[in-house]
Order: sequence, then C-alpha cells, then structure tokens
Amino acid sequence: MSGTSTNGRARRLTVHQDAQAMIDRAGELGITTVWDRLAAQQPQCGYCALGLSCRNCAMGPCRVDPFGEGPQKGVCGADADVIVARNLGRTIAAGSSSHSDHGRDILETFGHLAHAETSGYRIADEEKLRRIATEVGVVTEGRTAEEVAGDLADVLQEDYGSRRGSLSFIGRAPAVRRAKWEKLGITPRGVDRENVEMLHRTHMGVDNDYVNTLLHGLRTGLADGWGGSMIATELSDVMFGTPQPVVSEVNLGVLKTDQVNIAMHGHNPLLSDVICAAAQDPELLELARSYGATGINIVGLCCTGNEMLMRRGVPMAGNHLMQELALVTGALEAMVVDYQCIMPSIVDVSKCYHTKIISTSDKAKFTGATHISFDPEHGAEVAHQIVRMAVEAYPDRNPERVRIPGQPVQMMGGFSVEAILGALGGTPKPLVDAIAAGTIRGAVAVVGCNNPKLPQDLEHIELTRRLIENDVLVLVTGCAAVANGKSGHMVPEAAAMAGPGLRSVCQALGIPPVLHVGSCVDNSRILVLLAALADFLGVDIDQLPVAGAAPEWYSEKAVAIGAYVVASGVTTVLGVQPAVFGSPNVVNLLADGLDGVVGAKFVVEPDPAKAALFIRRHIEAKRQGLGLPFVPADELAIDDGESATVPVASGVGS
Ligand code: XCC
Ligand code: SF4
Repeated sequence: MSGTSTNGRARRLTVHQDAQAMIDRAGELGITTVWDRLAAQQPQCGYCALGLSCRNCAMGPCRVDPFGEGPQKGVCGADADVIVARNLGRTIAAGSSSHSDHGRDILETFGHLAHAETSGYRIADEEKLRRIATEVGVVTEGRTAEEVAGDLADVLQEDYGSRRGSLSFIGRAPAVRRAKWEKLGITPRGVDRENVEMLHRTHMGVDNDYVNTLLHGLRTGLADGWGGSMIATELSDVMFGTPQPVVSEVNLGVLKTDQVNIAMHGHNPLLSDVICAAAQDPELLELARSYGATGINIVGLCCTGNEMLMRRGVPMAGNHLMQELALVTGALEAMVVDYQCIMPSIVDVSKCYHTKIISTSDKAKFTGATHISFDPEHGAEVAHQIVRMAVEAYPDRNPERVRIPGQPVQMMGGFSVEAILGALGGTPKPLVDAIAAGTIRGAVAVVGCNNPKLPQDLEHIELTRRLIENDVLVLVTGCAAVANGKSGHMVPEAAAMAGPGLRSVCQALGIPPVLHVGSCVDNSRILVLLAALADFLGVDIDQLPVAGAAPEWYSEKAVAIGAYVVASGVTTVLGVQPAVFGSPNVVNLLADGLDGVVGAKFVVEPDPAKAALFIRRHIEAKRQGLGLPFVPADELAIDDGESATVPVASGVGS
C-alpha cells in the first residue's frame, strides 16, 4: 500500500496540495498513515456499522441480523431498537464526558487561579468574569476579581454534581425552549449526573424503551452544550481572553525551515497558552539561537490550534487528518499533545524522525512518547521544560529529510459572540434586519471533524461554498474551520465568492462570509448567539432560519454536539452515517419524530450539493414560518452543474 505514491491516489484522499504532497512522501518512505490503516480494516463490520452489535454484558457479545433471518434478539432479549439506542446513548455520553471533562480541567485551574495557587495564569477578561458571575448570582460589587472568581468556580463546580435542578447557563436558552425541555423531562441537571445516568440506563436490564433512552441522550447532550462545553468556553475566555478578530495563516507552510517548530495538538488551552508564553522566553530563544535556529515557531493542530488561533493569532498547521502528515514534513522538533483526537499512530510516525512526541495529561499517556506531567499549578515551569526539550531536539533535525510543502494561506479567526455583536454595533439588530430583508437568507454552522472515509475537507469546502454563494452566512468551528481557512474562505476578500446580499454585508463590515467561531467546545458560542437572536425576535430557536452540518464527522464528541444542537432546535445534516440504521424505529425518531417534539431533526446526506439544497429549502421554510419573504422549495435546485458526488469510502484502497 505505502510506496504506491502519486498516480492520483493522494488526490482522491484529500483536496489539499500540502496533504497530497505529504501523503506521497509518506508513500515514498513506507510510512503508514490513517488511509492505509482504513484500507487494511476493509471490510469493516456490518453489524457494528448498523449499530446492531452489543457487548454490554458477558452473556454476549450479541448481534441482531438486519435481514431478519438470523437472531432478532440478544441473549437478554434486547431487540434492534434497544441495542441501537443503547449504543447511541453511550456514544453521546462518551462525547459529552470528553468535552465536559476538558471543561472541568479548566474549571479546576480557574479555581486554583482564584486562590493564587497557579503559575502562568491570570484573569485576562475581568469584564466577562463579572458579567458571568452576576448572571449566575455571584455578588460582584466591591469585591476583587479573585474573590468573584473563587465564588464563580464554586457555583460552576456544582454544575457537575447532582445537587442542582438545572445547570447554571440554562437560563441563557429562550424560555419557550426551556419549557419544552421541562415538558419532555430533559432539562439537564448535572453534567456528571446525566452522563452517569446514561451509563446506568444502558446497563443490561435497565432502560429497555428506545424512545426513553434517546430522550435521555438529548439530555446528556444538553449537559454538554449548555454545561461542560459552555463552562470550558466561558472560563477559557476569562482566563485567556475573549477572542477578537485576528488574522493568521494556515496549512503546513506555516512550518519554518530555520526555526524550532513545535506543534500543539489536542484540545485544552490550559497547556497551549502557557507554551506560547514560554516560546517567547528570552532564555529559550537564546538557547535556540545557540543551536543555529532563528526562533521558536509554535503552530497548532486540531482544536488546540483553534484555541490558539482564536486568541493569539497563532498559525494553524492543519486539522485532524493532518496530524501524521505534519510529522512527515520532518520539520517538527516536538508535537506536544494533551487529549482527544490524537492518533496513537503519531508515536510510530515520529520514530522515523527526530521529532519528540510529548504527552502532558496524566489521563492521556501514549506508549513510546515522552511524558511530562502537566500540572496547571506549575503551568509556567512545565511549559518552560517542554519548550526546552523541543529546542534541544533541533540539532538532531536532518535538513535533507525536511519537506515543507507550499506557502501558507491567510485566514481570519476570533469571532466570539462578543466580537460578532461588536462588529454589528453591540446588538443583533443589523443581522436580524439583513435576514428579515432577505439580504442574508439565514445562517448555518458547519462544524466537526475529518473522516478518512471521505476525501479530506471536500465536503466542508463544497457545502460551505454553495451556502455562501446563496447568501447564507456560515459559522465554522473545529476541523471544518481549518478546512475552510485552507481554501481561502476566511478572509474578507472571500466576500467576492458570496452571493450579492451576503457579499454586501461582509464588505460593509469588513468580515469574511465564513466566520471562525472557535474550537469544538466553542459550539457553545453558537448556542449563545442563537439564543440571543431568538430572544431578540421573541421566538424559539427552532423558528430561526438556521441549520447545522457536520459533513465529515468521526468523533463521539460530534454525536454529543449533534444531540444538543438538535435538542436546542437546530436541524442538523450529517455527512457520515451514524451507526443507527439497524433500527428503522430509531432512524424514524431521529429523522422525523424529533421534529414534532424539539422542532428539529437529523438528516444524513453525504453529497454536499444535495446537503446544500436541503439546507436552503429548510431555511426558506423557516423564513416562511416567520412571515419573511421566502423562495418556495420547488424553485430551488442544485445551483450548478458540478455536483461533487462524494463516493463514500473513496479513501479506501489505491
Ligand atoms: Fe477535529 Fe476538535 Fe473533530 Fe477532533 S473532535 S476531529 S473537529 S479536533 Ni472536536
Ligand atoms: Fe447481549 Fe443483552 Fe448482554 Fe447486550 S446486554 S451483550 S444484547 S445479552
């Protein structure tokens, strides 16, 4: 498999030239990547793909025959509906737990910061601190920022437990939405509570009603979106600064031949922020110069990259499927990781180079990597040690093996809700007016991962392009943001690619038609923005002309996001099939029944042209519902001839 190189294989696996060059290079060197391993896994298990396998107990493992000939029940008697719903419930719980545990790490450090028990952290946005504290009932008047922070930390710690009737930030959702949740019994109470309850319910012999299980799935998702993720975002803003528009660069061209290159990979800004600071330490810069390097270049990967780009303008090396390829440049002294979306394979790839893989979280160790335990109470010291280790690897770099493909592309980031409202003059009114007039038809959040079953970034880019061409404003987070940045959608000049209405608005405001809202936990910003728009109009979120899309998702976290986005009233299009198709009942509930209860549903559509058409029709229908000028569905068609039909699993084979 490796060694076959070019001949179009790389072009089938990814749309980007930097990635193609590195896939070819990996082939030349016999380095195995994610695409090779996906091919080696074929055929993947059909029962698992349909959600029909269960190993929740030792009477199993069991599977249900989708063709109705073999067994229709597990040993315990669970049928396809129960098995599929339980599996989906556990997936949501894993995703929700991941975001929320990241939020907890930030919260704990924030608490230590309040009590002056950390090094390297400070309160960067005191205005936001006081605003949030007031919102959740902490007295702020006449008190120091640290006193307020200490009380706020205590209040938010309680959000993880079981002593609350509902989460602190739930009050941000429109009252009509909260009433719906209450009626359905899905108001999220405690972050840990909903996750633990999902594990309980999906134990053998507990919740054996698929509707009941899936409703709790929504609740578990809501505990992520309005709980763990929102806490992560809000406290990160307080500690590291609320993002404001910033210009940066993206793709592997951000690596520098004459500098120490350190890639920060993972999710939590606690680590990356102090590393950025340490990279400016005169002592370490001097050390780098003594080895012949002209500087220390920090770049980002995945969501840690998004966190650094949003707040510090740090250049972005790439998204999920770029992590191995970044190593193949041979130009990285270190890849420093914390947790989530970090392929264990990076350790193998690094062995072909001088690159150090430095793991930092005691809950995420990688066999074969160097572990430096990151203790936020000593953040500055640990960061110093890590950067020093990277600098000391520089003399071991073999310049003959370095391949840095191409030049970086400019991209803008930093569109927090505060920044978006700031650009609009402090109120959502101009945006609402533009939507009401039809200048902008609506807004769509394009979010989520890469998945090697699809050509990397093709769906992100194609869907986004078709939406902005049709005057739909696009908000992006996570790996979708990196995809769009690389294809030039995220600079103000990209307004030229938008339809006339969106173009005029973007040009007037000097913003791109595709706004970078942040990392995956920052999808919580989108909830806050939607709630503000709905409240401004006096409607519920499900009445807004908006939609969500996760065109290339792979992660359990993406499933949790989907659950809270839909439960919050936003219909969401998935580009990759979730493992639910073994139960027609579950599919009907997700793709139809939910619409009747939460006003939103899931749609699966791998073709970006068809996904864009569906979304445009959906937006126009919502416009009609609000009494705004609308285009009837039958007048909308796929708007250009080049329908990019995406062959599922086209990444497989060569
Ligand atoms: Fe990307 Fe967050 Fe997905 Fe991971 S999960 S692949 S978006 S880095 Ni968020
Ligand atoms: Fe089989 Fe039921 Fe046990 Fe699952 S819980 S492994 S279906 S016996």
